[in-house]
Amino acid sequence: MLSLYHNAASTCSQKVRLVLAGKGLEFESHEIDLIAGEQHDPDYVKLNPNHVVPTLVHNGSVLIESSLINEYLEDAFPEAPMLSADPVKRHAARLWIKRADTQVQPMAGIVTYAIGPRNMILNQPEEVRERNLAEIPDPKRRAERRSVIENGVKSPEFEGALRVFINLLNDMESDLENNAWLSGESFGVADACMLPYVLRLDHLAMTPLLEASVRPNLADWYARLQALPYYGSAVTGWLPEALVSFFRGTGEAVWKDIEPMTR
Ligand SMILES: N[C@@H](CCC(=O)N[C@@H](CS)C(=O)NCC(=O)O)C(=O)O
Repeated sequence: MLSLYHNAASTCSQKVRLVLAGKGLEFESHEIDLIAGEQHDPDYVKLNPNHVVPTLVHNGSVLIESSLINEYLEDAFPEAPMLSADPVKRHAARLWIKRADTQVQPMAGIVTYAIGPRNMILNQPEEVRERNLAEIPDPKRRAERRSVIENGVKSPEFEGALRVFINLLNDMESDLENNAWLSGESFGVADACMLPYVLRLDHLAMTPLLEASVRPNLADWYARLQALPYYGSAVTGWLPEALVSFFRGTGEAVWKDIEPMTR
């Protein structure tokens, strides 16, 4: 029995849902509203002391950290492998995952909140906004969150965070010149890990960065991933159309400020 505590739009939740779907595993869904602050609910914090999603519960064992959850799924459900059998390709896939964990994910919140969610959060009553900020356990993350909510793409953290994403796109473009998938011969854990960051840029109206005329290998990978039979059930099916158009609208509104930073 698998229970997933997750959020429709969260990158880390999407990567776990993609691996669950790739392995054909069903789960009981518990959606956590991150804007409302449900990640800080004391009952949820007992499961995930870092106040973040996702959390997987499998037969009573509580599993946190999205990449480690995916590794656990690979160990516990090896029947439909999502890592190559070739040790060199396994290493290459793990390098992408390490990069996501150490470099990209920490910047994803900055890029995202500076454009989309800040507009929702600024409309919250001040006491709700301040309470949710105060609950973020890591002081650095708390200060960054406040800065991007208050200053949007003009916050000092934004351009550096966006650069981490641009470098990622460039390196994926080079790698995909010689490899069909980041995980080896077929779609696997490294692809599931990186898809949410590419999708996030797309949703935030940075779509010109993903076009075939600019990054053909990346565009082809993205199209093949979106054509997977379970892409809808793992990713888009969870996302309300209103949320996607809200993200796109907020991204379009700041594209003129962002575009010069992408060169
Ligand atoms: N290293 C963690 C990062 C999890 C994480 O940052 N999750 C985000 C959503 S993608 C979250 O829950 N954010 C809530 C918040 O920052 O308040 C993992 O991979 O699971």
